[in-house]
Amino acid sequence: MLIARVFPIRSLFAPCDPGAAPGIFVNESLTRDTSLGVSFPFPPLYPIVDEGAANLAGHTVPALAEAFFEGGARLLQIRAKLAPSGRFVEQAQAVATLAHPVGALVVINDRVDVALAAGLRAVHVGQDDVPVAIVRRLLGPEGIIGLSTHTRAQVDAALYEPIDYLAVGPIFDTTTKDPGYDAVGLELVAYAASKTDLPIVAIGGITLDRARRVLDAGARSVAVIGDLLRTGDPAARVGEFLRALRAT
Ligand code: TZP
Ligand code: MG
Repeated sequence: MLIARVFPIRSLFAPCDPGAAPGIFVNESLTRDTSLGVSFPFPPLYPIVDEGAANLAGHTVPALAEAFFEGGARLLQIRAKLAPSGRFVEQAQAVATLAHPVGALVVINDRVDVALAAGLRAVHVGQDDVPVAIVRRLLGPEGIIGLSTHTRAQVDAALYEPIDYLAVGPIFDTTTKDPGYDAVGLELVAYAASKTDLPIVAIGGITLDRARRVLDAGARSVAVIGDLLRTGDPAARVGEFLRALRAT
């Protein structure tokens, strides 16, 4: 049974005013909340530009983001666990500038302060990060918030939070991050999808070969770091994912 949400349901990508510029962008007034509505459905691929993984593969953060956009990504997260705040803000601004012309949504991992400093209003938090209620207060009602969950109890609790999407993982074993949790498998995706109409984002060890199965289990989107770097051509890899995931 679906659990009713205790706050007004807002679509992550609610249709926006057709006259308004799509997406959310840097270097524009922080009061441009109405531009947060992006006029496309939640994309099936959610690439993560992880600074450490990107650098190891020979990419800067903006260069990798640009490749992802070139491949067709329209939703992207920047994750920079070790970056000093100033560098993280610069990267976020650079990526937001690249996102603007293609109307992509840029989400900042963990750091609501970095998002605000860069003029962005989309943040992804984990269980130990700034609490969702506080992130919501800082981003405002039009902000976009994703929350990571790793257990059924966390999924259940997340349904009462003012979030826009629910992330579940690690689905499979991954070497990109030590998530501190065992792989949860597709079962938790199915569980989450049975409980809510929020978009479910699955993460952790997802490869091109596995991605279709993950959507079939109930995820709206797959978040990927490692597999997008594996072939040396991240733009082409994004294209491969999107073709595979859009095929019926
Ligand atoms: N959260 C749970 S697993 C993970 C994160 C950030 C890493 C995902 O990376 P990959 O390379 O797609 O397995
Ligand atoms: Mg986090």
